[in-house]
Amino acid sequence: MALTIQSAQNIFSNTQVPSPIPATIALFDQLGVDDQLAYLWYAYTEMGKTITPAAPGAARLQLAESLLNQIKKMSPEEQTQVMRDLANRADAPISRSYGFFSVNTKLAFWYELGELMKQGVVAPIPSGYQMTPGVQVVLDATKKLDPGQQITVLRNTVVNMGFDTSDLGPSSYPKAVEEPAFARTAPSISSVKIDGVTEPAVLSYIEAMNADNFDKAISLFTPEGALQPPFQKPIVGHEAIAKYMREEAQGLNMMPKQGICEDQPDGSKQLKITGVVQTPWFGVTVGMNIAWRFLINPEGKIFFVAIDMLASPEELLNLRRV
Ligand code: 45D
Repeated sequence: MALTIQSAQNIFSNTQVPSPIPATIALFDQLGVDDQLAYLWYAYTEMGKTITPAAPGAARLQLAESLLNQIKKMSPEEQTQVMRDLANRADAPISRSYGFFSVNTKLAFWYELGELMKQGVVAPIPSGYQMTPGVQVVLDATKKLDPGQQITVLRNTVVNMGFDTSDLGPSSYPKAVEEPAFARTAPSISSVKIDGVTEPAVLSYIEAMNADNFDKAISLFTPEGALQPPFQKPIVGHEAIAKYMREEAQGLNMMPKQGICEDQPDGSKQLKITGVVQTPWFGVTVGMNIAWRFLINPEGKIFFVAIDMLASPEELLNLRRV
């Protein structure tokens, strides 16, 4: 029987436990725009008491510089309007330019805005803003998340801001810019050991990703292979996966710990592996508990891999099939 992405998505589906991350994002989505901005500011400053992102490199900030310079010159009211436009995904000039940014450039843009707010150069919260009870509900939900889940919620809100440029024709695209590299903060992990797993494609995948060797990682996939990031649809084919990895998988430290491997009658294998991933934004201070679910074809190539954020650390040990 031919492997399909749809059936691959369902491997180990019984071990999937609903994540509190989308539940928190759903609460956030119900807030009005000023409440969203206020929630984000409180959540970001509250989080900043224990963990703060690393400053983005100069090359990354340069990509956001022109927008930041425009904002610096504005009145506080105009600055607030820019932030409302971003949160509303309005078709306004800055919101549109932001919409073309890569995920990490969007994060760098907000990092720098946050610094400018601390310096008093940019207005933090709409003046005269009165907090509504809804904001407190989302803040309380956020406090119950672990740090890895909290930064995922923040990242998601940042990614979703700005005008949705995906429907615009290619003629409106700005010139493609090279994605700046992340400096690795921790020594890259060279030899991979996963309790219960010896599958070469999986071990090579982790090794390649820990060295940002995306060409090597891609070569382990079948041509029609797919990668499904947390809370996203599968990304299909070498070219699309490579573009995604260059934009979003740089500098990650992947530390798989344990897994199970099940041989299928057709010669394919299904593996579930759990462990911890660190993002270069927070380095060793924040670990994200995740699972990889791999479908390896009979020729030993990766047909499908899903990356799932775990609902709780207990899920690290949830490797049973039934
Ligand atoms: O004033 O095997 C706000 C893949 C607004 C690849 C702000 C992976 C208000 C394959 C925005 C709040 C990548 C899928 C200010 C594995 C305001 C693979 C500023 C998994 C100032 C394992 C906010 C990787 C700021 C994973 C500056 C799971 C917020 C990666 C900054 C996960 C937030 C990475 C940052 C995550 C969040 C990174 C920097 C979750 C970074 C999060």
